[in-house]
Amino acid sequence: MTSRKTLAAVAAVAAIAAGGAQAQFQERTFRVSNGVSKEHPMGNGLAKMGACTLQKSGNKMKIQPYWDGSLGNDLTATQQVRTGSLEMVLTSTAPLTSIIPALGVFDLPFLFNNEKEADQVLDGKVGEWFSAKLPAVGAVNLAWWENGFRHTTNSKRPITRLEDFDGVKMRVMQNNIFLDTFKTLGSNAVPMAFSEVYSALETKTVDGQENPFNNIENMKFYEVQKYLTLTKHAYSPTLVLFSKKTWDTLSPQEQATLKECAVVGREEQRRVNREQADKSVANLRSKGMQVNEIAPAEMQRIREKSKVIYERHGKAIGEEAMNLVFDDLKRIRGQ
Ligand code: TK8
Repeated sequence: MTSRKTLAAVAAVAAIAAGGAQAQFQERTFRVSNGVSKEHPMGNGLAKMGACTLQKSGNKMKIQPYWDGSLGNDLTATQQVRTGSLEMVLTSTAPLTSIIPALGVFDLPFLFNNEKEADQVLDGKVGEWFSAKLPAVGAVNLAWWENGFRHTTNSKRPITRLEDFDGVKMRVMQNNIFLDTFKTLGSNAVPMAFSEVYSALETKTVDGQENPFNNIENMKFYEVQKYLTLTKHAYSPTLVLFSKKTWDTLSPQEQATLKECAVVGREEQRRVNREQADKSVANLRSKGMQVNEIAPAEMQRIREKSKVIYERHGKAIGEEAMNLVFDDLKRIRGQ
């Protein structure tokens, strides 16, 4: 026969558990800064992530995207995340190498051959090793999303060989490795925040820029760029950074929900990013861009020319980061 006291204790525990589950989620809205506009596949990812957090939190945890760099560019929005004045930012890794030099490994030219390699490195132990560096600078990386493989556009000429880079004033991200890479290829590289690129191209302040297809389309660069060359010269990951100051105020269940839903968002964002990218060449051609590939032998010359970047920046990136990524790639490639 169960004593009244025991029954009362069981009832109390059950009530706490039920109440606890609800109390685990506070009514909150997390703002997330994006440099691109809402039609970009980042929007698809955030829609999925937000639906997931609402469903898991009983409609208490909301994700509120802000677009077109309205809350700042990659670096300035990341600084706000670090101070806790902004909850989240989707940012490329490249502009953050001044904060975490090891991230520079992802800017090395021709590092990844395809998305499969990138996913395996980023979603595995190596990606975790890089993510583990973020809390020390005031951020938590919830997941690795995708900016994508980068191609080159300009308004002067089709780039069909190494020498065609000569003298092209090329906007690059605020990142020493991209700056050095495009200088080494012969262009006059100019670092610039993403939000300034369209007007710089329109006013011919710069002749060209390089970005994944979806960004070229999303930012309508085709309106101010005649030539698109499929260089596929680098793969840019995207960090889903959450402010550690805010993170530390969350319950374990709120934290777990954000991480789980960031992964749900990641699958959708990568899927749409790749689906869109597959259609981009035809779309950009239809918008009037002249698209060209570079002949394999000529591409080899460009790859050879850019190899020096690995030697020149290996020290700044750090031996451990370089070896972790290269060893993982050897494993993935069965080398
Ligand atoms: C968008 C940027 C963009 C990047 C660049 O916030 O700056 O060219 O490719 O995606 O992160």
